[in-house]
Amino acid sequence: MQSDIGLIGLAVMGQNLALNIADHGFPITVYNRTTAKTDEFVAANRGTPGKLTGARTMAEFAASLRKPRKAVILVKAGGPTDAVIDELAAVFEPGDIIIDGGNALWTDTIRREKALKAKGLRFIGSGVSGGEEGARFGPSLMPGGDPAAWAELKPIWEAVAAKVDAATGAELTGAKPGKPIKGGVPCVAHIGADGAGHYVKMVHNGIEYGDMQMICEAYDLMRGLLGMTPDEIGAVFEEWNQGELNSFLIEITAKVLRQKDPETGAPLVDVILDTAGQKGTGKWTSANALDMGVAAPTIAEAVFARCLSAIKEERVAAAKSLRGPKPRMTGKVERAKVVAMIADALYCSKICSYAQGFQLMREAQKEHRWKLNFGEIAQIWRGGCIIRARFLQKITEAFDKKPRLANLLLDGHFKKTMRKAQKNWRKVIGLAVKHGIPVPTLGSALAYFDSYRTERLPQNLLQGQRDFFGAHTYERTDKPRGEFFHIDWPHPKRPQLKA
Ligand code: NBP
Repeated sequence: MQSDIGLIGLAVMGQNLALNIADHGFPITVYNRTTAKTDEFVAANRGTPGKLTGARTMAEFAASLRKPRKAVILVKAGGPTDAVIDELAAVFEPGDIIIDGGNALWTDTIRREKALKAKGLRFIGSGVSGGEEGARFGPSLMPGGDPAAWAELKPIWEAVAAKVDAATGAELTGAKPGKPIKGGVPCVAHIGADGAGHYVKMVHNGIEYGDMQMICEAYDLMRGLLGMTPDEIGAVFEEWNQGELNSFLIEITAKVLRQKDPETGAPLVDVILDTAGQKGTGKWTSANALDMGVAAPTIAEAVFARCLSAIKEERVAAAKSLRGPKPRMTGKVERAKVVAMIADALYCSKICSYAQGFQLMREAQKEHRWKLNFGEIAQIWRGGCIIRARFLQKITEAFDKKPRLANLLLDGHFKKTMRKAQKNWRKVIGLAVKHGIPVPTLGSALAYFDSYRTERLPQNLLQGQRDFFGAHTYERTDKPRGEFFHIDWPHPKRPQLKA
């Protein structure tokens, strides 16, 4: 019997996605560069509802697939993906479909789609989010590429994706090996042409960087201002997870804060070194924002925060010589009140960070002529992925009501939230500044909000400066846009050089 689909790359993601596909009854062939891994994997997973077959060569792999063939690649982005595509292209036939489920840079996906099209092969770049657990029991999937190829992949991708409740948008959970979720709305949609899926996955990751850093700042404020223990802060996050801040990241933050170090019994967070790593998708999002001239400061600050965390030795030395105020609040402090203020600051900042992500996608779709459905994108992020959160439903509703909404901040629900919560947000930023606690993302989100709602920014002065030193010209408030002016500024006389 031939398989419905093949999968290449049997590391964490590949193994779990292959089992998810087989659990849904689709016969699947797997291939890995190191054959021993293929053999072990197939031997350890006999009896799945869809038959699992191992292939030892690419030719064997291709021969085992039903035509038009479909193969998912789950290997490292960049060179390894190109190498596997080349191997596949050598054994596939025109009309066959290659699906890259790795974290590819979207411009690579555009390039690959074009090159494969010239060979008659069809290519789909599909974002896959949710890590190991998501791949196994339901990831959020963001495929982009040829619509006819998508139609071929759709039944499998819809079956394996995470599912949410049609009415509430809440994720359906409880899948077990051999017992996948039945019913619900799948967290997958065709995002657009060529690199659209990988672009949206990149923005998802940028937003994830922002979310994680904002949560860290909220934790740091509770620690610094209020002297709360990790256990106490964990309890706050548990409570927040019951309300509008409900999300996967808030839920796991509570668990991380409650975890004790198996060796010392101390809170594990106190033992973990404060230097963060990164794989690059946050950097890609920020670099793309700069390239397109779209403001995404909160996402960029989250990347810079990791960069600053990484220079640990330098910070340790600087801490000895650069003095600032004491972090702890003094006098009569109402802890519950300050904690509630921090929750408001976190929620408002989160809204601004997502607003920036959606602004990015809006601009990118113009550049690449994609037609992105923002309500649907928020919907497919409701389940399976790392940024899954209750408030995404509000984003879906906002874009469903007004698909061309200029900025999330202008939606009725979010406007109301900002009106209600911004007083506390400002107080928190004030406290952070007064007590010297760094809040790069919470603070930059507030600056974004204030800049966005300001009719006249100080860039009139900036344009004057530019015209002064470089004759860059300026537009006038009393003349139509697009008319440019320049005056002869009174430049200071330069001393004449003697001949
Ligand atoms: P890796 O990115 O670590 O890829 C390693 C796998 O690729 C190994 O099984 C390796 O085989 C295989 N491989 C093959 Br086949 N050909 C290769 C080649 N020419 N060069 C290098 N390796 C080759 O696996 P992963 O962590 O499962 O991630 C897969 C993709 O999914 C990545 O693009 C990743 O960014 C993305 N992703 C990961 C996560 C996550 O949570 N980990 C989440 C979302 C997306 P071998 O056994 O012979 O070394």
